[in-house]
Amino acid sequence: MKIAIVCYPTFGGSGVVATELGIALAKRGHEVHFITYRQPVRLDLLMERVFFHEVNVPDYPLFHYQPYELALSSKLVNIIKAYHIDLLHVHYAIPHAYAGYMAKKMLQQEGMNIPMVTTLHGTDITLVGNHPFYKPAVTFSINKSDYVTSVSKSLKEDTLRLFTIKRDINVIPNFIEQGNIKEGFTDCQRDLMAQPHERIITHISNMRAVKCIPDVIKVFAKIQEEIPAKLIMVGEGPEREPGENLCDELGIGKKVVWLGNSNEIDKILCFSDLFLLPSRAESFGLAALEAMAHGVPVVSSNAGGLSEVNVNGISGYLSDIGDVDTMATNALSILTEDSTLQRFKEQARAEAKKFDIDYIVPMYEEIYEKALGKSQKKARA
Ligand code: GMT
Repeated sequence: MKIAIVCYPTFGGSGVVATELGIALAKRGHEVHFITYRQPVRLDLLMERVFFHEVNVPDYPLFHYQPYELALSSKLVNIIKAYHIDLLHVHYAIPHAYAGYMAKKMLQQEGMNIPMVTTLHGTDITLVGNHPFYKPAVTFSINKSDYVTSVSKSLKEDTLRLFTIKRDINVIPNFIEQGNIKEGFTDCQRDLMAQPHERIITHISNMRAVKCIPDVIKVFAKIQEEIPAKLIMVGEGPEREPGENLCDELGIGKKVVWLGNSNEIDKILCFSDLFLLPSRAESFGLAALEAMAHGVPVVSSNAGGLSEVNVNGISGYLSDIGDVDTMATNALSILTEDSTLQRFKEQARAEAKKFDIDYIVPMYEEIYEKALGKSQKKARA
């Protein structure tokens, strides 16, 4: 199948899932065309059957806002025609589903029926999408998609609660390629980050308000009062600077390492003992799954779909959003004894296996087959 994937090219979870999915589809024999404004961060272009097409929006003094949706839908029309694409898969409803639908309509005028699958990732529904500024357009474009998927049951429920949706929503969770992890790392350079007796706590995110960075720091502050520990903060975003200030105020600045955005997530997780994710909204929590796959237990909030990934008492612990005391107690109960930590590490790895790429990618292929079948039927009618 020839598949066009539209996504954000950044470090955010939706872009990572879209990129890893495209790579997996190409390995399984499909031809995959990524269409976005920059080369996706996890994409190596020198891969068989993988193409990247950049969307450019030229500056024009009249425009206060550059019309990205317009440029994207025009690019989609051109690429779909030029490469004889069979199916369009858009990740993140805003504005991708809207631009995709416009492309679909333009192509229909020329007698081409291109099915569109929309994957909802989280903030496109729970934070941004339901704002009155966007809601009518988001509702419209979800309803106009041929198939809709969401990354958790929780996100499906949120979508049905917040929007008037006439489509079925298929839950297809985020996934992980366990094979890559095993093959990739033999060499955990733990001593670069901490003394042998220190536990390493890690947080990875785009450091937005929804990730509750102050809670990460407060939980760590409590942990390091009891046991020697280091905190590794990975990612960039508006909450980083206030977070650094809070560490200084709490007198723990020297125990916290801020790494910024990194392409070396595997190396970082390889030497981590615990992952903190106290988000106030999280449709799935890909970062938590990546940690678990590396054998890193997770202490998280119970927001959104986190309980579908992090199993309380097995792969880590869940507690109410903002309950930093319980999070710290739970973290200490995992970290204090070597034998308990080892048990949680093994359990976390075992739970992550349920989300292996080999189970999840066929779920997308099944949706594609159905979408294609439906559009061919339509064309024949
Ligand atoms: O929150 C992020 O890290 C970025 C965000 C995005 O849209 O790129 O991630 C969302 O999609 C991920 C992949 O499906 C999910 O694993 C994240 O839970 C989700 N983030 C939120 O819901 C806040």
